[in-house]
Amino acid sequence: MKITALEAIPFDIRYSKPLKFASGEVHVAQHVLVRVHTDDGIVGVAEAPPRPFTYGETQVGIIAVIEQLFAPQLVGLTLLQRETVVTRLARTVGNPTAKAAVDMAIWDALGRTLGLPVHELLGGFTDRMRVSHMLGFDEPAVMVAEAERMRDSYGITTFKVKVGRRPCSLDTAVVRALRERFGDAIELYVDGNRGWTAAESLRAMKEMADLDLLFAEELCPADDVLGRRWLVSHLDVPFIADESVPTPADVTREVLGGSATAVSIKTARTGFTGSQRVHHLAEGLGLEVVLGNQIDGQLGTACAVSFGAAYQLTARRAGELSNFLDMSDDLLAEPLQIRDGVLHVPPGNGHGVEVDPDKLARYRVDR
Ligand code: MUC
Ligand code: MG
Repeated sequence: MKITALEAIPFDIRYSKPLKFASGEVHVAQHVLVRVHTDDGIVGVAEAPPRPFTYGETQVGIIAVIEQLFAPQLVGLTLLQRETVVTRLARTVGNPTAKAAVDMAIWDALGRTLGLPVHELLGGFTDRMRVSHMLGFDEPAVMVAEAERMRDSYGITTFKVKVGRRPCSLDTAVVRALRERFGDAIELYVDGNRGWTAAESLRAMKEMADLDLLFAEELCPADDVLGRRWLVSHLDVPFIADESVPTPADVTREVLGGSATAVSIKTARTGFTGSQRVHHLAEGLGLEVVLGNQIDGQLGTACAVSFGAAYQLTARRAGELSNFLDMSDDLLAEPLQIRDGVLHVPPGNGHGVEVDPDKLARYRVDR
């Protein structure tokens, strides 16, 4: 079970439908495939999605930090020394998706070595999750049509609507159009990616007071400390902290400071080991939890559903597991399938998925 090598392989796959939101746009998935090799000949895999506008990471930077800083510190440890791995990775600040991918590739290698699925090793609560789809910025009619397509093709009935544009009416009109089109047959919540001020956020939430929203996520920046506390104290729905909580300590700060009342768990940024810590903290504090999406590809989504299905708290709500549908292609040998609004954990050991070597050869950009 000894780690012998780490690989970080860049690959680029275009989105057939780019995602636009208040803090950026994604047209090409410029991700990094991480592979962990062991002396038993096992290879564990995971995917790091750089989000420069969210965490300051880039594809080139992720490769550099894995090859130059992480690999030399991890080679020689065993797959069972995950706490030592986390401690060594924590010597480097930031770089959440690079750390998360290394952690999840190690869990995949462990599952493959033991002949067990990771979701069972983690918690084994269930083997599936309901799916929530994220709708990026567009005109109301286009976003309603997209929601119809997601419902008709995949049975999805929970939608996270990207908001944070000015004037706020651009976004409130979309949420109203969705509610008018679908009535109470869908669940709706909004994510501002820090686009509004606290005052704009409250005005928009009041405008949408009759639209039965489940949550509001990261509507204004967490650095507007008093403004955000004021906003959260005036809302009557849970306020989800997402990019403001890349670590468990950040969750503690935001929640105890009154700046959040719920948390988005993203395996793309806290891996499995860190996500366990965030999950347990949220459970102890009595917080609502949503399994979030870092605009993951299918490998990242397989990791997310493995974690989300492992615990009652994460499996209770629909998880954001469908943005890979907007990509023109992917790396997996067997594509993930969403049916009747549900994604099952892929059957098999580790994450239960295999990277197709031909697809990797086609999309890798280091050769
Ligand atoms: C989300 O929930 O915010 C968009 C930006 C990011 O960092 O993650 C995505 C989705
Ligand atoms: Mg978010």
